[in-house]
Amino acid sequence: MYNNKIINVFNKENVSSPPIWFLRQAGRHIPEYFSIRSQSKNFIDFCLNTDLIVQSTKLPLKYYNIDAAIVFSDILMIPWAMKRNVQFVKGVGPVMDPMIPNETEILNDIDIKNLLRPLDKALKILRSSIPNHVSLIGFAGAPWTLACYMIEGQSTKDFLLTRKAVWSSNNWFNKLIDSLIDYVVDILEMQANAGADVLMIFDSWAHMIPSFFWKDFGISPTKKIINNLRKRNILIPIIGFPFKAGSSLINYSYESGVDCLALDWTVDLNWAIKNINPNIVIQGNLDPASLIDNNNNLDKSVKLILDTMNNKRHIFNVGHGLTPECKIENIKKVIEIVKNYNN
Ligand code: 1CP
Repeated sequence: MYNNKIINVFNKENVSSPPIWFLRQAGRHIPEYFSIRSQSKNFIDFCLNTDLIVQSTKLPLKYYNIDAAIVFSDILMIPWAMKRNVQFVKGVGPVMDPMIPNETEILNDIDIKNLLRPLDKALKILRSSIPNHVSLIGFAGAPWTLACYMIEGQSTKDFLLTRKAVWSSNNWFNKLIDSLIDYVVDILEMQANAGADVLMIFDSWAHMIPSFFWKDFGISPTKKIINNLRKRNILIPIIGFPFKAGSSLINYSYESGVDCLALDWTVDLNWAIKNINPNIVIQGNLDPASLIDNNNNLDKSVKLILDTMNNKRHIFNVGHGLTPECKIENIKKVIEIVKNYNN
């Protein structure tokens, strides 16, 4: 493992200013991204092309003085490997064959590491070619969020089919979650062994989990994933991102086993300091929408985050992915403010 600013924060070492990186930093807000993407015939092929993964992961490092690179891939590569016919349709987003209740035979015997070998290769190349002071982040989707896409077949407003499946007494939903836990563990283990310094688990639809089932589907799958990784001797830090989980963030922070909690942009950091497990690192949580237009409050809002988190273990980030409209100059300004803090 490399010694860098993010790792220093996890190791409780002093850092002058917090490390900084951005969710979705490799994507569509950088014009060059489109020329890289155009070299493959579709998004899945892009995510299976080692050379293009390496290029797009490194792209933000050309523009920004940031402390991490997140490997270019997608959480939906697991449903793709599970043969759900995943496609990224322009103007619609990801679509796939919706799962039919009780259809569980498709879940078995998938050699996910083999199917995602280009990702493994890319991480190995990346770790030996990006600077030592930059952390390499591997990731996966949380089982709940993957199940949401697999059951609905696409993104929907309120994930009613998934919530119906949870309330039904059939156990196929549990079987699906259990298979997803296994595949997420495999894929995270692969990324750690290939050179990732940190792992992140995205639970983008955590706010759809009925509170009655929060422990079962919001906490327990992540806890099992982390326990299994630790058993396989994967000891690197793990960031959890239960998006917009509100009051449920509290027990997630104590019980899931994550080393860092990533916060969405709605969370008041003073609330977080009072309520979140003080033994874990906080990541976040600037609103990515603040990076779109000219913004007279940008300086103030970044400094407020820095002042609030001063002397706490903190990784500066946005509270959800950068959107295509985010401006490179605004992102550069944020990095400058963060890097100059306390100097
Ligand atoms: O910096 C990076 O871009 C890193 C690579 C990365 C990551 C971490 C991509 C590339 N996707 C993800 C994670 C991801 N994918 C999440 C979790 C984070 C989040 O909540 O945003 C989710 C929910 C997805 C699913 C997905 N893939 C969506 C969202 C659809 C929805 O339901 O709203 C979309 C649009 C994609 C495609 C995709 N993945 C990544 C990129 C750059 C893109 C855009 C593709 C393009 O048009 O070029």
